[in-house]
Amino acid sequence: MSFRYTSRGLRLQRVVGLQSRLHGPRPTANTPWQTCRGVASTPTAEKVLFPGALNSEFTHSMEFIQPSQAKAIPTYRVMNQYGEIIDREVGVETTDEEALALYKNMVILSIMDLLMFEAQRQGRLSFYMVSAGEEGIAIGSASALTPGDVIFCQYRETGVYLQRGFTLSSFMNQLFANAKDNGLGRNMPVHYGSKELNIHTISSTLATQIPHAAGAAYALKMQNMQNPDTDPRVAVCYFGEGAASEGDFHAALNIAATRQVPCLFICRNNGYAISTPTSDQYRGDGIASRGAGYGIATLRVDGNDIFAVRHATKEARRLALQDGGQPVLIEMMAYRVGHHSTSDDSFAYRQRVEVEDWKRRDNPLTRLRKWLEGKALWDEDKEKALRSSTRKDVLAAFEQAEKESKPSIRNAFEGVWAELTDEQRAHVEELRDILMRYPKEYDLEGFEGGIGGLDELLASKKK
Ligand SMILES: Cc1ncc(C[n+]2csc(CCOP(=O)(O)OP(=O)(O)O)c2C)c(N)n1
Ligand SMILES: [Mg+2]
Repeated sequence: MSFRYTSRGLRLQRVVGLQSRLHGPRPTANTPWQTCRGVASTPTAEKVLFPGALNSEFTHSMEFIQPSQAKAIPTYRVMNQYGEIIDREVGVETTDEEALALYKNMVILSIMDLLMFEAQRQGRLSFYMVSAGEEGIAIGSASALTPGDVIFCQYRETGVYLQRGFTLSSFMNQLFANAKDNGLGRNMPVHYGSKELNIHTISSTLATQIPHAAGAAYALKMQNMQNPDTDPRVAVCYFGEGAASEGDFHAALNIAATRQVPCLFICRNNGYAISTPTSDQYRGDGIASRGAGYGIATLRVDGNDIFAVRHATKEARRLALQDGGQPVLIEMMAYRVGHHSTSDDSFAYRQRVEVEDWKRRDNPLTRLRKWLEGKALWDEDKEKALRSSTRKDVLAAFEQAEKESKPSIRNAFEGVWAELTDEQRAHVEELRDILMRYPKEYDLEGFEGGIGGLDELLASKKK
């Protein structure tokens, strides 16, 4: 892009070529930022088109913007907490079969969560994180995406994996870090990843996935343009409202907006970042208000209403692909019913009654169940049968994964460099020495190949 003076003042001149095509169609004559004068030229001018604040009108009344006095951004919903549809004209845009499948997946998720939480308490797993209260956000939004869309999760989006076809065995293999785990035991539990399902591996470092998603969306924008005959794809990024306090969130939204990339930013606002309530995290109107600040189309949604979540995600995806691409932010409201993780006791910082209240008042599962029952699609017998068969399936996958051997220890060193560096080789030798000297402390029986894994690695020649 270049600047040029014309008879009409300072004018933004777009350089034609791939670079400008990337940013969508050429702006029309009345696009406000296309033509901007540097100074007000006449005493009667009504606005100054400063390059940095476009189309701002002059005013002689000095009024500070007072966000605390503004009306809060509304929350979109399709179905109320009694399972009744509010806008009958728009309806649920979901077939009965789809609604049943979504409900079943939410039940599977909630049962898996309960069992894994207990397994951690029994010492059979080292760590786990439940999605209680947020099942509708993950499952509903994932159901509105296409398999080609590229997803970046935070960690409380197990439902996204489930909805996209991650199997119970895949979950369990990762949780046990066994030889069948996609990550070969390198990550802590719940840090799932799946190349086949186009979901990047979860990273504990908060908010790093947000700029990654913006970058991936930029790549997708180019691919969508270069391959006009294939279905266009978007990047989808999930994060908590706590992660939105990181600098990465701001950098990512800004670059996504200025580059106009097809990225769906889905914020799960569940009221807490571990023990920090939202009241201590920000003073503005949630995360949605920030989207507007970055010039991003934004919507706040009732996360307990799976139909609203689906509808909003579908529409956001459509918008994200419009005119070559643009980011969209959706703030999904929920309440974190469970503890932050198995390492947390949330009753140290919130009242039990607050949690019980939320459980009783509203929940994505009970809301959809009410709707299904209202249409005679569901009843107590079906519920019991589903719960009992799901329990059996989860436990079978769990027991199988628990029996599997652990990956070869060589995986601790491989996968970063194409071949071992001299320093790594020294580390492998040192580890081998320690393991051989203290066999009682380090039982290698469960690991594929035992100490031999390291021997193989050391024997591998430099390429
Ligand atoms: C960079 C960084 N800082 C701090 C942490 C510790 N930490 C892990 S989860 C978390 C809270 C995140 O809250 P939120 O984004 O709202 O997600 P939620 O747990 O509510 O789903 C914190 C502070 C971290 N993992 N990474
Ligand atoms: Mg949170």
